[in-house]
Parts: sequence; structure tokens; C-alpha cells
Amino acid sequence: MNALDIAPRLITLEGGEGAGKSTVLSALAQALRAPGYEVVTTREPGGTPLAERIRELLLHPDNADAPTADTELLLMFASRAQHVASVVRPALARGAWVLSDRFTDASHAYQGGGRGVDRTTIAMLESRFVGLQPGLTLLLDVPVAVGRARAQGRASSNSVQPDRIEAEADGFFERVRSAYRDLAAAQPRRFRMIDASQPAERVAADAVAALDDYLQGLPQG
Ligand code: Z5A
Repeated sequence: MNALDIAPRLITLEGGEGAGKSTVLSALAQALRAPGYEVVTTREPGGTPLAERIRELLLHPDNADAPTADTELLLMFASRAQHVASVVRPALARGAWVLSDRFTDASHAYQGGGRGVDRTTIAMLESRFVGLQPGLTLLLDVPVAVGRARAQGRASSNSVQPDRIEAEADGFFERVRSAYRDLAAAQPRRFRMIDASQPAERVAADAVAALDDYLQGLPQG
């Protein structure tokens, strides 16, 4: 299996439902743009027109022919392969920073931890179709009940139904959270864990402080 190339300018945000990734992504983008860096903000599943269509297939709430765990995994990686080839790699190649709302760690947490897909299969797909690892990953950690209550609050104020994955039971999200925390513990140089149960401004401030700390540790140039 090929080793993953570490991309110092690729920063990813991870966490459970309602962790507040969207708010933090804007704060990080602003912090990086202030000194004049080019920043590309993107997300997974999605990030290109084709990958966004795969996202719709993945999240559609119609469970009559719901994807199996293997189909879900392969669709996540199909979306990611397209995203990496058409957005992430070209941006990194021209020297831009890429901020992605979720990346491969989400497959380790949701399909690995949540669905029980074996980690060797996920690692093989990551090596073959991604080949890249972020330099920094911020894990927004929040108790499942808190994150779900936020997501439900937003859904009811926008009158939208939960998508297929949001409709999973609490036990699924507890396994996802635990898998994320295990990933962070296993790779302490790449991961910074942020307490996302705090008020949104505090979470954003902690995330920007973690970014500053990361930038200080990078070689100049
Ligand atoms: N998925 C997967 O299974 N495998 C993969 O490989 C990948 C993804 C890449 C879609 O992802 C689904 O795909 C997701 C994982 C799976 N399934 N689930 N669940 P997504 O990232 O698009 O979906 P999401 O995690 O459901 O997004 P989200 O709930 O929108 O999370 P968020 O971006 O972290 O939250 P937010 O939009 O910033 O905030 C949610 C609400 O909470 C909103 O009303 C905010 O105003 C409020 N909020 C945010 N922060 C706070 C604080 N600190 N206090 C109070 N209220 C807050």
C-alpha cells in the first residue's frame, strides 16, 4: 500500500452532526485570507458538480433501496476521488490553502466506526484513490445529544426532513464520536480536538488559535 503524502496546506474539519463546522470554516477562511493567502473552501461528500450529485444519492432519505454499508463507502470514495482530482490537488499545486468540511477521516469514523466496515478496506481505498493526508485536522467534539439537538433545531426552523444518515439512531452517532476520538488520539500531531459544546464564538476562537499554532510550527515560505 502506498504511503499518504502529507499536504501542509490542506486543513480539514471533522465532527459529528451539529458540531458547528460551517461556522468554524468561515472563521478559519477569514483568518487565512487576512494575510493574503488564496483559500479554497470545499466540502465532502461533494465539492464538484459530479461529487455533489453523488452526495444527493448518498443522503436521499428514501430508504426503499438504501445503499448497503459497502455501497455507501464506495460512493463516499467516488465523490472523494473526483473532489481530490478536480479541486484539492489543483488548488494545492498552485499554492492555495484548502479548507475542507470533512475528508477521509469521516469515512473512517462513519463507515468504519458507525457501520463497522473494516479499517483495512478503508485504508486501501484511501491509499489508492486519495493519496493525501491533511497537515491539520480540527476535530470539533460535542456530545451526541447536544449536536443532535442543534441539528434538529435548525431542521425544524428551516422545515426540512433529516437526511438518510441524520435519521440514524443515537448509538450510531456514539460509535462515530468514539471512532473520531480514537483517530485523534492515534495521530496527535495532525489532530487538534476542540470542545465544540462551548458557545459558537468560543469554538471559532479556539479553532483560530489552533490554526495560528499550526502556522507557527510550519517552515517559512
Ligand atoms: N459522511 C460520511 O458518512 N462519510 C464520509 O466520508 C463523509 C461524510 C465525507 C453529510 O455531511 C453526511 O455525510 C454526514 C456525515 C456523512 N452525516 N451526518 N450526520 P455534512 O458535513 O454535510 O453533514 P452534517 O455533519 O450533518 O452537517 P451539520 O449538522 O450541518 O454540521 P455542522 O456543519 O458541523 O453544523 P453547523 O451547520 O455549523 O451548525 C448546525 C446548527 O447548530 C446550526 O443551526 C448552528 O447555528 C448551530 N450551532 C453551531 N455551533 C453552535 C454552538 N457552538 N452553539 C450553539 N449552536 C451552534
